[in-house]
Amino acid sequence: MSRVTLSRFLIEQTRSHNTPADLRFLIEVVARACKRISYEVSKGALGGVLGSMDTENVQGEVQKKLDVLSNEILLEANEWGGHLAGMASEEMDKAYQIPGKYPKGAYLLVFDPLDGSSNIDVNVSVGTIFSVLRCPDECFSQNDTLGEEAFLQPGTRQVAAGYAIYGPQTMLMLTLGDGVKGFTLDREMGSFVLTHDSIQVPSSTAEFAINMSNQRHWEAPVQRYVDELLSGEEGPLGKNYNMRWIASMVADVHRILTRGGLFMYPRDARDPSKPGKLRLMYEANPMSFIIEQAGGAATDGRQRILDIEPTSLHQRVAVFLGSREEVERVTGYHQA
Ligand code: P6P
Repeated sequence: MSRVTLSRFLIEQTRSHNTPADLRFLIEVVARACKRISYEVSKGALGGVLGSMDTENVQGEVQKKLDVLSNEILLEANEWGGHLAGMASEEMDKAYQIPGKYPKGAYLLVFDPLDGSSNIDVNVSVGTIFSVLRCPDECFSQNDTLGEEAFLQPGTRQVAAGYAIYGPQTMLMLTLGDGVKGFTLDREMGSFVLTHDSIQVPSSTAEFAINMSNQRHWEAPVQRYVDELLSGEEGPLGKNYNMRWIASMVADVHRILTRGGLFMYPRDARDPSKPGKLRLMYEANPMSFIIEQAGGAATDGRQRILDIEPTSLHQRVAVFLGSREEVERVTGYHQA
């Protein structure tokens, strides 16, 4: 069977779904940037890119050298193409303005350039998460600075989302709103090749992912639900569950896309000002779009994540996503 590369898939998608050429170009550029990030990550200690900068990002987190490098790779790859009105990143406080010497386009690109970076120095899978929005006409028509408000759109407005996972294989998982496709990087050809044509998250599961060390800080519905998971077949759920926690959202979500499961990062009492750890615009929204397109579900415990109206670029949100049956169960406990 002839191999379908990402480029061929996007061309065929254009014919069958009228995917705009600029969106096709955008995805190709992001994929190329992810190949470069994969290469830099794979060098490890040999590349002199492990360890931390002596800087913090807007989240107050110490920046890893690869966080900064990955951010720069995505900015440089995308700024000249004429397909973007602007960019936003976990690593930058403000929206990134397309330099005046380059034309602007209709799309906004929002990303976490290197998710899971706390795992970089211990050689555990990390990844890049990206979300694509249209730039609202009123913002796009202005030639002056693109304000943060242009990005503050609910996740239902995403036109594309995806992630690259830098693990034993480098893979790109992509949705354009018509299901989820998986591409594996053929390093000899230098191309992403379609290897997973229509991904579906199993509706039921016996595997959950959560950082148990935060248990004492959770709200009552989450305490109740996790207690039931841990009580196994003698408990009300009537089956034994397994647990995983990689602490790279990309890796945990990829496992769930591949074999099912439930990913949870609840809000907790450690910092009541933060309704969770994960960021809405460039972690929860793109991952929720992907999971829903694969038949799963994603809520913040109380509402569908994709329906949340953002109020700030770096706002945080609680996340429950994956196999539909378990997402609905734990969300139901929040209504009780
Ligand atoms: P904790 C990585 O820093 C991240 O943003 C997600 O990728 C991951 O799921 C989560 O934080 C891990 O958080 O508190 O377990 O280290």
